[in-house]
Amino acid sequence: MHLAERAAAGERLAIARLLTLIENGTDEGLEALDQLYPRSGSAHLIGITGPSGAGKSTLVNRLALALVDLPEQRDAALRVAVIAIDPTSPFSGGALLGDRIRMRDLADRPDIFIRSMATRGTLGGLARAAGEAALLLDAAGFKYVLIETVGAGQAEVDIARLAHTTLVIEAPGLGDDVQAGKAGILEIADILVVNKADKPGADAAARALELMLEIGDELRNSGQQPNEPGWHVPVLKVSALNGDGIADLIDSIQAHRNFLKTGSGWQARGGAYARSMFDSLLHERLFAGWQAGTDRQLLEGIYDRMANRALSPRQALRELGFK
Ligand SMILES: Nc1nc2c(ncn2[C@@H]2O[C@H](COP(=O)(O)OP(=O)(O)OP(=O)(O)O)[C@@H](O)[C@H]2O)c(=O)[nH]1
Ligand SMILES: [Mg+2]
Repeated sequence: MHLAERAAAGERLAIARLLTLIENGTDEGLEALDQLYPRSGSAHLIGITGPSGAGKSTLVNRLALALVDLPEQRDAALRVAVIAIDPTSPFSGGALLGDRIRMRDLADRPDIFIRSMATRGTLGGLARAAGEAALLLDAAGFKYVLIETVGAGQAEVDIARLAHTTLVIEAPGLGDDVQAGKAGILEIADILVVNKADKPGADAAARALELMLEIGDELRNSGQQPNEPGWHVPVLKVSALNGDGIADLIDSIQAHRNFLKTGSGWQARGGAYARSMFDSLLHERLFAGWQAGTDRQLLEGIYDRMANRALSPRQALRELGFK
C-alpha cells in the first residue's frame, strides 16, 4: 500500500516516515500531503506558546494525558499528537533532548504520537513544516494536535494562524512580571495560562495579564487572526506540575472549540491557513520564476548600487521594469 494510504489508516510507522519526508521537503512527501488534504480538517489544532521556561512542555505533557482520557475519545485509536518545535535548534540540542525526556510519559502510549521538529533554514520554513506536519496528523485521524513553540516572534504568529486555539503560557518568576507582553504574543492568545500556580506570584501575574488584556483589546481587534467577536479571553491559573487547574483548562479549550464551531470561526481559521500557505507558495514561485529569467550580473549591479546609495530600492524596481 502507498505510504499516504497507510498514514491515513493511522499506521504509526508510515506517519513517522511521511513526517520525515515532508520535513525534508521531498516530492514524495509533498505529493502524499496533496493526496491526504481532503481528509484533513477535523482535528482540533492547539498552539502552545510562551517564554522559555514557562512550563510549556510540562503542560503539553499534562494536557496530552488528559485529552486522551476524555470520554469523547473512547472510540478513537489515534487521539493526541504533539509537535514540539524548537526555533533555535542550532544551539539547543539539549533543550530538545530535555523535551524528549520530559515527554517520556507520552512516548510509549500507543494513542499519543510525539514529534520534535527543528528549524531548517528560515523560521518561515519552520512554520510551514509545522503546518504540513499538522495537516498530516489531522488527516491520519488524530483528534487533537498540540503544537509547542517558544514565544519568539513571527513564527508564533504564523503557528497561531494555523491553530484553532492558541494558548499563551506565562509563569511567575521568569524575571520580568509578564514576558509575553514584551514578546508581543499576548494578542494571539485565545486562552491565557498562568502556569506554576503552586509558586508565589501567580496571582500577581494573572492580574497583570488581565490588565494587559483590557488595554490590548483594540490591539487584538487589529491583529493577525481572523477576528471572532464574542470570545472573552480567559486567564487561567494552572500547575502543570501537580495538575491543578488542568480540568478547567480543558473545559476552556472545549468551550473555545464550541465557540468557533457555532460561528464561522472554525472554517475561517482553517481557510486562513490554507490561504496563507497558498500565498507564500505563490510568492516563492513567482519570485523564483522572475529570478531565473533575470540576468544575474544585472541584479548584482543593482544590489551594489543600492548599497552605495546610488539607487533606492523603489528606483531599482522601476529600472527592472516594474511600475
Ligand atoms: N513549580 C512548578 N514548576 C513547573 C511547573 N511546570 C513546569 N515547571 C518546571 O519549570 C521548568 C521548565 O519547564 P518546561 O516544561 O521545560 O518549560 P518550557 O516552557 O517547555 O521551556 P522551553 O521548552 O525551554 O521553552 C522545569 O524545571 C519544570 O519542571 C509548575 O506548574 N510548577
Ligand atoms: Mg519546552
